[in-house]
Amino acid sequence: MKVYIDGEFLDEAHAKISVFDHGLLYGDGVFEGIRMYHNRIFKLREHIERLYWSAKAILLDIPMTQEEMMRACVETCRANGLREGYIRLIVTRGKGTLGLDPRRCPKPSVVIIASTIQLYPEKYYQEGLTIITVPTTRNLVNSVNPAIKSLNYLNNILARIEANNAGVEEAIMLNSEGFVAECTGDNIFIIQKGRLYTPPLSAGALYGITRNTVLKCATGLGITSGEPNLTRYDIYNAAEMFLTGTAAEIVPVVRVDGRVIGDGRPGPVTASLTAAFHERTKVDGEIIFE
Ligand code: PXG
Repeated sequence: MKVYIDGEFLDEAHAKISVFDHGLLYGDGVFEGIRMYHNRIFKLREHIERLYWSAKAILLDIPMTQEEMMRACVETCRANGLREGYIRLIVTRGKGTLGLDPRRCPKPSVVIIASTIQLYPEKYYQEGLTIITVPTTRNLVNSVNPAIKSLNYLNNILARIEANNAGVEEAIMLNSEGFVAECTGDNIFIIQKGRLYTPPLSAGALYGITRNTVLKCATGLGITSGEPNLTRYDIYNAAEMFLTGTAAEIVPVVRVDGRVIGDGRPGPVTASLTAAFHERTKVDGEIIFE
């Protein structure tokens, strides 16, 4: 495997970052997870735009233009002969000295890994997930804002540990007011009376690119959608529920905190949105091999 680091392609064994990089020392940096489908990097422009927004929010100046970053992603896929798979793009504060002041880091590090991805087991897509609400609340918008896709994922990892301890695959995180925010690596959707609902971004969720795509697919299918604050009551009484994320794609949920969602099976609206989503992956995104 060839890994892009600061403009060079390095063999996996030599693809290394300094232990003095503040990405490692302090989680000071931002990242993206991007998918390739059918020889295209799906929604690459949107992912790169979000990366630069995350960087701006933490006052990190990425030493490349967005166009250059998009080209570097395409080149990394080409260097690895990949038409399908997953890109992990990381921009750290860079190498510095001990001490958390980011001014000690003169140059950000840019790393692009293009590889394959392990899907959730197929069973979850067929049968739906069982999940729980966990005690760890989502970050406050005035601490590490959940809109920032930062390298500091401990808030979500704590929630994931709580899910693991309960023997389930995902966790619903509420915000400090008790409204539904998101899962640890996915946005949340419910369907009730034929309408699609997802929490507003202000509830404390990542501006999910799959979330956006699903909202657009809903419009295309004539399904009305809304972004009201949601409570656990709304979740428990939903007819259908699913999660969205680049890694997970669209995964149905059939049980939450012991309550069966709808009839306990993935529903028809989820199925039609999933089909529409997979159609988009054939036509959206930058072509890898001309
Ligand atoms: N919320 C959070 C906290 C995320 O990290 C999403 C929602 C979904 O956003 P997108 O834009 O992907 O639809 C994410 C994204 C991984 C992995 O390796 C996680 C994500 C994406 C890709 C890979 O666990 N989470």
